[in-house]
Amino acid sequence: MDIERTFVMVKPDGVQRGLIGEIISRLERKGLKIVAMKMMKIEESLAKEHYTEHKERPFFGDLISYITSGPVVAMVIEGKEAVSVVRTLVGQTNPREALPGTIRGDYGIDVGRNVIHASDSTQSADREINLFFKEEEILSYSKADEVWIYE
Ligand code: DAT
Ligand code: MG
Repeated sequence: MDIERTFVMVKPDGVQRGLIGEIISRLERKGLKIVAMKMMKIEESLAKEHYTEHKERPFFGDLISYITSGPVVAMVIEGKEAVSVVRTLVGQTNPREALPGTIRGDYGIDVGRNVIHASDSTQSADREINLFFKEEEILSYSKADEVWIYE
């Protein structure tokens, strides 16, 4: 089975708007497994490293201020093809273009307040998981419902 790990983060607007539980519920109900989770305030250096691919973009400064503006909830999510499965649940980057039923489609309006981050490839997932979590913070366990989720 093609089990992957992906990095997911409820951004500061998601935390402030009381959407942590809603977002975690959607991931759980899909059948994904949470294997690491913490609430934290991101340091500027970590924010810049996390978003390094965007460092030349005009919105980079605003993006760094936003992501460091308050607590976030960082997670590692595991499941079959978890990277693309989670990106589908999250929806398009611009919440106005994101379909209803997706997290951004249901909860966001502006691209600079799009509620949630999720890795876009298995390579980004590895990189981002390593930036935010130590190996010992990521748990390996079996979940009772797995036999009902996977055939
Ligand atoms: P995603 O978060 O869907 O992976 P991305 O990696 O292209 O999107 O960009 C990272 C974040 O940067 C995104 O969640 C919101 C912000 N962003 C992207 N494009 C933007 C734009 N054109 N104007 C303002 N902010 C933008
Ligand atoms: Mg991205």
